[in-house]
Amino acid sequence: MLVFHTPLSVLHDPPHEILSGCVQPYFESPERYRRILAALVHPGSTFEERCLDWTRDDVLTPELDSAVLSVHDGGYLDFLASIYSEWTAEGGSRDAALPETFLRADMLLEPSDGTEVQGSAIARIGRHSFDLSSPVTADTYICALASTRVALTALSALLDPLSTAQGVFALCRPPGHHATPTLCGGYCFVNTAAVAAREAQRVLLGAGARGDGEPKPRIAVLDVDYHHGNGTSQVFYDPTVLYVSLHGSPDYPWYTGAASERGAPGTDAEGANVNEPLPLGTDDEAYVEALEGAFGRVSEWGAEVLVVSLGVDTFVDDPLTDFRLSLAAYPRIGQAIATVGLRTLFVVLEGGYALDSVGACVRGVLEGFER
Ligand code: SP5
Ligand code: ZN
Repeated sequence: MLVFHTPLSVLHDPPHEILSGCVQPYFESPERYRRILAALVHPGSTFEERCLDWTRDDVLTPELDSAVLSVHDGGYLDFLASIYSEWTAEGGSRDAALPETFLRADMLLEPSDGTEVQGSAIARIGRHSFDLSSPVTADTYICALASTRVALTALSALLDPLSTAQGVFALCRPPGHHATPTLCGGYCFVNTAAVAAREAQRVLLGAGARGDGEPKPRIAVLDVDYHHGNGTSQVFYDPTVLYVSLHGSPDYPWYTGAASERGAPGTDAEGANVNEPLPLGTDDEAYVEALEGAFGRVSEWGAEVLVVSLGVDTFVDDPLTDFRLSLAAYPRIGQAIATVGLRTLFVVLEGGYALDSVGACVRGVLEGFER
């Protein structure tokens, strides 16, 4: 399997976050990228490395811009691009920008979208964040864009008509599945998997002989990260992309991920969102069973491309989560995903914070998939 990555993925490196009421070292560290890369790319490995040796300037292309704008609001992207310099100019910590207050609908006396606070960096970041785990540094935006471009590069290799690959892996950080069109949170800034799914639609639409009246290509996103991908779910409350998530419940992000969230009620989108909340303590057997149970929906959907949001924070020793998956579960997960038998498959990295095992977990999924 081809493994796409860029060294620019280490650029986003804030020193800390605020978790469980305490200042803690940043769990979503550049070391995750290094450990996973080392587990996949070494002499004798069956994985083939595609190192994208971009400069910062290479990353910013008009194509990437329009792909990212298919998911995120322009105002939010402007915020990501400019907040750090506004924040430091205002006297904020040089480490990173982090909110003080959040714009909440039930706090307002008059309706507001927060635009009246444009001039104030600390107010702007509260408008565009939903937790205290997504500090914005000078390099956050370029790193998140590079991550997204890695995924799009992997996708185009996969969709290349000359390619016979059934799967490709985009090793990218920061992760993306918590990022909404206008909010960062949960270590996520740009929703990589959502952008890749939209791009897959666009490419397949161009490639096929579909007329105007014909339906858009169908894409499915399968999210196996421990957490509910609230961002992806929100982006695809939409009839053309199926979003299926298995996640620990009750747990972060707390307010989304219920089985009752099925896609905008009363529209074609109803049923386009499938949540499988699983109890804390879920083990290998229960997880694989739930995963296989979710595939029926993916097949019915008639997807042409499956985007997998691959988080391995389901591992028993993960410091942030409460499932009990052993190392042996990961090849089973990969093998199970391969049985969906879609023409194509595409995997993009989300969470996984147990540094000593994160590489083995990811390698397990990819090897299981290829088996
Ligand atoms: C991409 C991703 O996996 N983001 C996850 C962000 C989770 N942030 C909140 C973590 C709360 C950890 N609570 C510690 C409890 C340990 N049992
Ligand atoms: Zn996660």
